[in-house]
Amino acid sequence: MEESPVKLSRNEDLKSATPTLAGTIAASLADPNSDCFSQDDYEFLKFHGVYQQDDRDLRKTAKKYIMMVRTCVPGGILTPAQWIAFDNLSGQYGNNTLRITTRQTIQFHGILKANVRALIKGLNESLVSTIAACGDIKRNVMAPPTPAYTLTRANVIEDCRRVQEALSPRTRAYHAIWIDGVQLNPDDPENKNFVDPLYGKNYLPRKFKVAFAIPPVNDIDVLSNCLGFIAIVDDGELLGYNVAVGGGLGRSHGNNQTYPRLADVLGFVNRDQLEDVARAVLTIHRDFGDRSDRKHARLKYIIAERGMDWTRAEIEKRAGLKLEPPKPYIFTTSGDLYGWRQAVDGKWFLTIFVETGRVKDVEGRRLKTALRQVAERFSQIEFRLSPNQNLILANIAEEDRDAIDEVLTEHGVNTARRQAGAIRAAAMACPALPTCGLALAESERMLPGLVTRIEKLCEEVGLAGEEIIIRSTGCPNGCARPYTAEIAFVGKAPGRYQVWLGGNLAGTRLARPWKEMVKETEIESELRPVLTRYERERFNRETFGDWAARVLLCETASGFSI
Ligand code: SRM
Ligand code: SF4
Repeated sequence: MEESPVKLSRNEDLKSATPTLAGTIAASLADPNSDCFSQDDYEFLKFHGVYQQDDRDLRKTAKKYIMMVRTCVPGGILTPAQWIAFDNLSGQYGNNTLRITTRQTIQFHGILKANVRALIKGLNESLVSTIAACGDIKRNVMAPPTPAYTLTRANVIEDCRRVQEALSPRTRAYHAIWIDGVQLNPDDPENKNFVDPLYGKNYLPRKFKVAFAIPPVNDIDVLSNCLGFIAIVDDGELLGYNVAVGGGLGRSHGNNQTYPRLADVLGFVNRDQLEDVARAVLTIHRDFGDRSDRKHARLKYIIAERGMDWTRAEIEKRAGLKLEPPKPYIFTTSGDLYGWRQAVDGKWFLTIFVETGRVKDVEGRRLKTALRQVAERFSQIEFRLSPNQNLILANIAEEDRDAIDEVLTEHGVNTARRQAGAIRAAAMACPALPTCGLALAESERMLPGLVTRIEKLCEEVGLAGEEIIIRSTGCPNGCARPYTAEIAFVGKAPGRYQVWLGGNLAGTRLARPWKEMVKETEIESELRPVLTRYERERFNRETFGDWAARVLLCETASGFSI
């Protein structure tokens, strides 16, 4: 590891002092008199997939600790039995919702400390882990969920799972805490001297994100990942992958040392070189990341600062291979295909719109109950989580189609290709308030109403039914990938948002800052002139993001710098 001349961040001391990541979590779980974990355990818990939060709606009157538990679901695929287990656990221990995330996992919200172990144990019994769902480590590895296009998807899922396994941590603390309920003794030499074979004693300086994509569909937003593998398929055969390195979206307001960045495509590798390349890129992050400043600790800054030639040479040295020149590919879209469709293997799949990813029952649309009934009756199908926060029921036999349709429609769940207005169907929001401790403004609770208003505005200016990809986040961290949207609202303060414009459909261009601060109530008046101009000035079928990038953002006065 390179010598660091500056003081390491507090998290670095914590990790090196307790390399098993056990903290005092098990002891704290066994204490019935406390409703929360210590500050140190707060950091260790993340590696176990747990965030200690408090209900921010209640802050003025009381502090109610609640936990968020994030699962790891490589490639986003769950069996019906797993879905039933999730459904049970969310009702028993959580707030009776399941939150599909932008990285193809499920989050449980609102869990009391006393119930966290039972929840995680239950997940493990259904063969789903939460280890490394959060923390300074590789996160859930993503793979394309849509079965529409190519038979090679099965190979890509296989590769996704191989990489997930190759980059998994080896600590025995997870099993000890959550399954056995035992606190590891930190003074035991085996624990004290534990060194993870890949991560070392200090793990990574920050999170590390990996994703697979199959062009021309970029439904996992591959370029926003630290490491992306872009499948190269020729005549139905998966040849290997182009390797993209150095993406990441997180930034902080007022800190221009932090910025969103799309990954650069460096070269091509064969399938059997994948794990070596993944380990090489991960260890570059491990060894060169900035451990003194967590805001500047992501892999993307190493790549941006050291350059492509250095990065390529370092990967080749560490992986013991030569990267071939990248092969041609093109991305054209990042959206989901709603409704019933036939997969390339002849089976059927159904993409269900899940507004802001929240699976729940509401008056007139009992989605959670309906999905449970589908899971109970059709054990052969797959539940696939889409990075656009939707759900895909896949692997459906022709003869089961009508029965599945019936269950869903009986519960008010639309199964048509048009399940929502074009803007709503393409929109995403991060959770933000009341659970996220970092939220500066509303997002999940705000976006549905805002979309209604923007759809109305579009009708007014002659854009009825046009898709514009809108995303909102409660802060600049970028969890709903605002910086690749056509219009993004990034929370700055309660009721106030930065507005970014100009991402594209394919997820290959970053949006740019447009307005530093707009009141939520004034969003229509700010957007009306822009959408009116777009309607008048766009070339034939030019999308809003393309027009904004071509015209509006070239008019220098309209932007602000970050
Ligand atoms: Fe995220 C932190 C939610 C995808 C960048 N993210 C958080 C936390 C855990 C807040 C915290 O640290 O206290 C949020 C929990 C909120 C809650 O109440 O549930 C949170 N992030 C989410 C999810 C649930 C958003 C969603 O709408 O689905 C996504 C969970 C993904 C998963 O299943 O693993 C989620 N987060 C992302 C993405 C998108 C992606 O990975 O494709 C990004 C941008 C890409 C990137 O990493 O650059 C993202 N989250 C962040 C950051 C900024 C990191 C940085 O580079 O500075 C933070 C803050 C941090 O880590 O300190 C953060
Ligand atoms: Fe929380 Fe910010 Fe992520 Fe939204 S973008 S979930 S507010 S960290």
